[in-house]
Amino acid sequence: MSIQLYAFDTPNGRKISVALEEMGLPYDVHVVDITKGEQNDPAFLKISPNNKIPAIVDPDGPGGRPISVFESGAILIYLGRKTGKFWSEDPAAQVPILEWLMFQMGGFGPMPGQVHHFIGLENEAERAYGLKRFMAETRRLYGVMDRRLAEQTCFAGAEPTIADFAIVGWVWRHARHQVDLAEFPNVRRWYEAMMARPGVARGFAVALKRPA
Ligand SMILES: N[C@@H](CCC(=O)N[C@@H](CS)C(=O)NCC(=O)O)C(=O)O
Repeated sequence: MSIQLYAFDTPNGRKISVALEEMGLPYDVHVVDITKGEQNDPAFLKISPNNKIPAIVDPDGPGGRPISVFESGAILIYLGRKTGKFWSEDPAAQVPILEWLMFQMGGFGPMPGQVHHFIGLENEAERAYGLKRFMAETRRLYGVMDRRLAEQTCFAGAEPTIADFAIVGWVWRHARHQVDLAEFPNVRRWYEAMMARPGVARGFAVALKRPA
């Protein structure tokens, strides 16, 4: 049976549609429209108690029993371990995968997310303060990524892993957080290579919102 994906058209939602497509796992999409408060529906809270997308239900979980997973990092690790793809059972190889996945979860997501929030404020003083703080931090994180990608083709080595799927979901929104990839040429090279992958392209094309 197919995995059930609960998501919306956001960076955190796209990480999982990209991973599912790249791993070749069949899945059904359930749109959770966070602009309409659907993340607070009691039925959704049963699988995602922090009222955020994405979440999955795998009817064929460990031991053949259904399992639900929330938090995109946990979902990516779950899918990587389930399929053995874009993941490694070698503890040494797991380290960079987990380092760059946690880098995204703890920083390169929360920080550009704050930029997206402050850009929308009308109060000029609040807007200016938030943008100064969070744009600087977002740009610093792009610098960290650019230096990493000067040494490695992908974040955890030569080939893409779940860490790359996590990060590409946020670089996809670089225009929204007002970062010009020309300033970060290694990130741009990696981003263009990721977006040229058919699985990644399908992951970004799948409908994660209802037609207007
Ligand atoms: N750490 C969470 C963050 C998820 C998250 O922030 N989701 C946003 C959309 S990108 C959301 O559902 N927001 C709705 C809300 O906070 O009510 C993850 O990576 O899964």
